[in-house]
Amino acid sequence: MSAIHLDKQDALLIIDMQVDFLPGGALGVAGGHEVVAPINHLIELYQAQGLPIFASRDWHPQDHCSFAAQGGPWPPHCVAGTPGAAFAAELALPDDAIVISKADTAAVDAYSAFGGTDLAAQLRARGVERVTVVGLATDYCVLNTVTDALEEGFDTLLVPEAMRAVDVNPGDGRRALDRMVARGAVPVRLGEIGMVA
Ligand code: VGL
Ligand code: ZN
Repeated sequence: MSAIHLDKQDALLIIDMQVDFLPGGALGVAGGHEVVAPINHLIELYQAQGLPIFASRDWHPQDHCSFAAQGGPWPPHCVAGTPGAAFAAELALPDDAIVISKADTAAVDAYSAFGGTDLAAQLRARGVERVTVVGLATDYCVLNTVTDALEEGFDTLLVPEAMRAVDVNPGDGRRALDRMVARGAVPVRLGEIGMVA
């Protein structure tokens, strides 16, 4: 097991840890609640080193194009301002976490936290060169965020223990992980992260 040394170019990127994506939510991801504790552990590590922590959220209007009533693939979920769109209650987001709201216009969906947001500019403004991506869901928003992060030139670490998949088709999460790694993302175990450079 090789240690990952965090340095001042690192940032944590927490994807869509929202009530509607937890079991019992409008679009509940199996095991979604299990990633809260590992993510809280990472939050502590990154915060202790003064590293920026970003949290994206799906922030849809009521008539969003991804909803079934509009011809989309999903039940209504993460409607902006509703309890289902809130961050998971147990998620220990620091007060200075940078919240990135996405897919907030009716006509456009965005699985990626980079899609239609200023995330790339915000990362660059802070001198970030490497992101650690965790959250929900592996096969949608995590996959698309990681693909964009790599295309934007950020080194990208993945913590599979701290993500879960929707798995509409069995194996989607596994395949998404394989695709991210094939594109250059580096999977690491939770216990490998945290040493100061
Ligand atoms: C997501 C489906 C629909 C996600 C968002 O956060 O992965 N999945 N909207
Ligand atoms: Zn959505």
